Amino acid sequence: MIGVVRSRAMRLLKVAGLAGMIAFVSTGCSVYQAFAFGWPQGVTPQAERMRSLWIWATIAALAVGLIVALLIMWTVTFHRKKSNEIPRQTQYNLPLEIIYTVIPFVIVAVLFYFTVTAQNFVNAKVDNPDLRVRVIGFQWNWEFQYLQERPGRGGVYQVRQADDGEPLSTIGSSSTIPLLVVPTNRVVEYRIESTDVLHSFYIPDFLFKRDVFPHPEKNDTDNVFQTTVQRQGAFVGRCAELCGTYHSMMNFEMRALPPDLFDRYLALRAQTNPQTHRSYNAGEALAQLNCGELCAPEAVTTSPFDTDRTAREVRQAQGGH
Ligand SMILES: [Cu+2]
Repeated sequence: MIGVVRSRAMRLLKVAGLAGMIAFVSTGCSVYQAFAFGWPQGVTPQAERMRSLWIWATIAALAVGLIVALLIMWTVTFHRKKSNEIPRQTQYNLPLEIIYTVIPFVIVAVLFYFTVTAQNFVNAKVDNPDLRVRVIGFQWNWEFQYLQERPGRGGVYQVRQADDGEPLSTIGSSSTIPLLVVPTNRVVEYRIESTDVLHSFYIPDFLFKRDVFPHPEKNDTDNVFQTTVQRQGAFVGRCAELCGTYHSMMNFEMRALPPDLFDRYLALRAQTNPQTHRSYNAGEALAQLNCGELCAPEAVTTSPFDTDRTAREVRQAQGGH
């Protein structure tokens, strides 16, 4: 009898294993991706830290789940009703009750510890970041200003100025995606605020977003964070807080340049473009740097949304998009 039950259990295990393997293989992920359990790879150390928290938390959850599943299978397979006799009763078993209270507590404590340390790492700030950027969200676009400390007044920042007195700022419009150009491998500080409603600063490759409040001080929100982009490239940025009609079109692009190239970019932004007789804007400065795809003068990860409905309809009718 027990032999029959055993072989049935084995068959069940084999079927379950096969089903699991088919599910795993049919997702078409690489082994590396599969072990991240759906979490993509980011481009900042903060993203990497959150990723390892996620991976280990999932492994812990799977281990606990496996133990529980095996215990259930063991019980239903080998402890079926054998006779009408009431089996030995084991309630009020104090050691057992202590064990199953302490074990979940330990699990929660361990998860809590690693979550808090990861969160502290993500929120950590250094006193002297290499670059400060003010990010202003508004319905429905973004402005990025390069800041500097006001001379003689620590902790007070002003917008850097070009040689012609214009502020070093990049503003998006319905025809231009604003480019937020930053250096790689340097600490960049973002000071985010809104001029109207709640927005959310979200760069998917950072695996991080933060709500953008109007009057952050009055709202008592921590509107400053720092990251280091470790990979050069173009990364799309989005508003992740439903903020009105054109919320979904409130996109920007982060362009991470190697430090030496970024220094040249920032220097160019302060200079006057002989063609326009105004200081170089973001696209003009990138075009001037001429470093290939990385210096594309317009966004490559997203495109502007024409808010003019008539123009849009005309283009659609002509077979465009
Ligand atoms: Cu928004």
